[in-house]
Amino acid sequence: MIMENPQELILASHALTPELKTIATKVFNQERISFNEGVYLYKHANLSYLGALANYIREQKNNNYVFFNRNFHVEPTNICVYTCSFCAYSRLIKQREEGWELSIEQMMDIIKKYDGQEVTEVHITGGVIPKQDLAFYTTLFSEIKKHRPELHVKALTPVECHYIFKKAKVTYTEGMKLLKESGLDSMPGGGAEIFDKEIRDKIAGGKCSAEEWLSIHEIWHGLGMQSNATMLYGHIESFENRVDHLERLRQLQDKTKGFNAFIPLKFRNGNNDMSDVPEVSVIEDLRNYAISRIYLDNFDHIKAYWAMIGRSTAQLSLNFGVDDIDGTIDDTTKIYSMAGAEEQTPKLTTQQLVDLITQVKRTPVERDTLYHIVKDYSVN
Ligand code: V47
Ligand code: SF4
Repeated sequence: MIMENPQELILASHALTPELKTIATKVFNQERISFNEGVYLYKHANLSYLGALANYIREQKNNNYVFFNRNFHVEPTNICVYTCSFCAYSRLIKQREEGWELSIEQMMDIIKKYDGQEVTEVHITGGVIPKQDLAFYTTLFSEIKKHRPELHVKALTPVECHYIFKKAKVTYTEGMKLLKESGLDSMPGGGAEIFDKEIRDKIAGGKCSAEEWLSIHEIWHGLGMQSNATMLYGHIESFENRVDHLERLRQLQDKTKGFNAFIPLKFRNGNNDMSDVPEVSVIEDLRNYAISRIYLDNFDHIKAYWAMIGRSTAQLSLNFGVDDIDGTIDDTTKIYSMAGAEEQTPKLTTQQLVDLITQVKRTPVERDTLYHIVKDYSVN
């Protein structure tokens, strides 16, 4: 028997259970998989099957393109009123001498260091402290826009927004409007952790709830704006918790279409209160990227954040549904290096990013934050 195409080849595999055949058929027919099917994939699907399906979807959505951008981070502080047990980075207010707390002037000095360089995005997020309130951020964003109007400001997660809006006694809608007017262009995906209440309370107790996280993104999207979403995985959550997280994101995306990219974040266990929890294997990372790609049929992009996962796994992930590996970063974030990630000084030139992508036979594309093409490397 001669098989005409890879889809037939996958469906003809003797190793497939009827459930896996049904899921593959759905994917090839562009149909959505259910919650139970998502859990089934986590429990029973092997890596090559998942890779084949996720790669098929990636190709349908993004051809041969792999995206990256020229970005840098500013982390206003690592002092934090919260005590998430996975966080290696934050210090309590009473330990403030061990941390940093930047003024607006100090942050503008960092931004000015990039004058004349072709960066397109500054990513601003960090700890949560009373001093860095709503007025602090609206002043910062308007200063940045005054200095460099075309620099895209991607900043503040719902964790920070919830805190600063409550303190300023404004509603989420009023607060988001003020941030938009002052120059905020989009929101990063952080603070999502895992939406399940029981697990969230255990690892990130006290900060905004899943409902609040989703509501702030929904309001932001309602203002015509875009954002990203993340999931912190590979700690004490179950597969059901992961699919529940994906399901809630998929439902919101159906409503608003405001998410650009989904970024799975692997739990790193260095120097935190969960160091006794082992990290999952690279195989599990790849399976998780692939299942995310399969489940989130209404997300255009799945990102492997190379600073967290390491550049080799980021390259591997490109065969498991991923089409974006984030940016140059320029050694400006400490969140992952402090939690023991391989990349202790995360910094890549655009040429290095292009090389990582061409080594796996994909086409590098520099994008801006909202996925407009800045440079397509297949075109001379
Ligand atoms: O919310 C903190 C995670 C997030 C650890 O939107 C950890 O483009 C693993 O969201 N192990 C912040 N994860 C970073 C983030 C992000 C990063 C890159 C790009 C974008 C984007 C967003 O980092 C936190 C938390 O989930 N985190 N500590 C840790 N030990
Ligand atoms: Fe604070 Fe964010 Fe760390 Fe939680 S993850 S302790 S909110 S800096």
